[in-house]
Amino acid sequence: MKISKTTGWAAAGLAAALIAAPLPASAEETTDAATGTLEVTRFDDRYADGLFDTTKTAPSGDVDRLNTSHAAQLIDVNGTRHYKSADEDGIYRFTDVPVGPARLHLGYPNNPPGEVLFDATGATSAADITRLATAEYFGPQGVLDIVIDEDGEQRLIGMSALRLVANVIFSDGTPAAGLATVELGSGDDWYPATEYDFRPGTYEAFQPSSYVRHLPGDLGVRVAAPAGYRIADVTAGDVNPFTVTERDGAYWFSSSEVLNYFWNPAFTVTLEPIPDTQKPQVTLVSPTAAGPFQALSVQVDATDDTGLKRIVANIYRNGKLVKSTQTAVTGTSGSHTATVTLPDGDYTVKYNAEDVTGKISETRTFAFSLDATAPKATVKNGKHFTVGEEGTYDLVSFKLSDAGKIDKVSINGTVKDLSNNAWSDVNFIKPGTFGAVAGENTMVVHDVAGNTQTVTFTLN
Ligand SMILES: [Ca+2]
Ligand SMILES: [Ca+2]
Ligand SMILES: [Ca+2]
Ligand SMILES: [Ca+2]
Repeated sequence: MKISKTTGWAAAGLAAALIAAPLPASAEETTDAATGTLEVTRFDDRYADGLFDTTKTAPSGDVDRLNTSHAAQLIDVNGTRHYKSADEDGIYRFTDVPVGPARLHLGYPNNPPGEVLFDATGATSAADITRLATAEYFGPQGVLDIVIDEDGEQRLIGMSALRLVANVIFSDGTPAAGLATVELGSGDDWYPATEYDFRPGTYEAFQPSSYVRHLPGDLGVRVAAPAGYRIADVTAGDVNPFTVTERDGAYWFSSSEVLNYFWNPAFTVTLEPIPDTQKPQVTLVSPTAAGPFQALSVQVDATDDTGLKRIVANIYRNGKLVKSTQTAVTGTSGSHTATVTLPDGDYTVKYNAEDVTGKISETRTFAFSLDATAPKATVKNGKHFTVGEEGTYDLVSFKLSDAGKIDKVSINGTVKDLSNNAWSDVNFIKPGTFGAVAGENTMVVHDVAGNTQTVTFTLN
């Protein structure tokens, strides 16, 4: 239907061009500018279906009605302002308008506007209507751009004042306050809704100094359920219940069910907990090696299908619990970290997670050892190894030992790596070897866990 109409206009324009072309040019005709007419029908969409149809009755008993209360204005291609009241039959008629682009202005009853104006020209359903932009012109007015031609133009403009709210509740009836995403939809638009601070769980879309007024047609709601919840049910109504349908993750009713075109219908969205079916899953992020460590830095991450309650990491020695650590967590993923200091020795960490329904993950185990004791360094005796005494030497050798294994030494910052063993040594130190110098020397012995022992000596 729309396509044939568009083709019709195009054909008419083409015919006009063909007829106009052969006309001989004359001074008189070039100054006689072409004009056209514009007829505007304005209605209150009291049966809120976006169409002007007085045979349909809203639940309030009201029917669509012509609106002739406000003058209409047209700014023509030359910037001339045409100001019209409705004729006896309720139509606004602009005549002798120069052909070309023009802008129609229609006033709102209120300032700021508590209504929406829409172009319903040629519409066969509310899906065909479009919202008029609002501009300031002697107060806020709906504006519509029109190209005036010699054949005449007609427009059908409707007005609505529909509001829309969403009441979001949990299945136990408590309001779902503070939700991040509630959106209300009309026309082709979604409007982010904000919560009334005096009424938790009730959300409406606002524009500066006013509510968003919605186009008639399908009115929708979209809610992002919080973690662990899903939408159980969506109803809508005012003094009467409406039929709600789900489509594309949103819920809709037809505005034709609304009591009247200035009413404030409401969705009620009920959220319920998502049934929990899975145990949590745990991952040991740290440690990733057996150590030894000076202290244990443990990190256990967990996930769950609906929600976690806590993550636990317990430390055992010889099968006995020596330290318990845990973190209370919420949401479908979480992390537990702890730093544990215990006597030197071999340990295991056992870790798991519990979800909000009491399901416990598989318990996993990881073995590690702790070493917080500095290594030992003693001067080796025997002329072959050491010449001198009391910290002053011509030549010196050290025996090194650590239960958690010696890693390396550094002399005056020069590192000499050693194979990691409980017993080790560094022999025949004299000026020029391993970074040693004549005079004061500093040797730092490192164990695998990172503990250090510092030894100072003088070389002749
Ligand atoms: Ca209607
Ligand atoms: Ca679970
Ligand atoms: Ca050690
Ligand atoms: Ca080493």
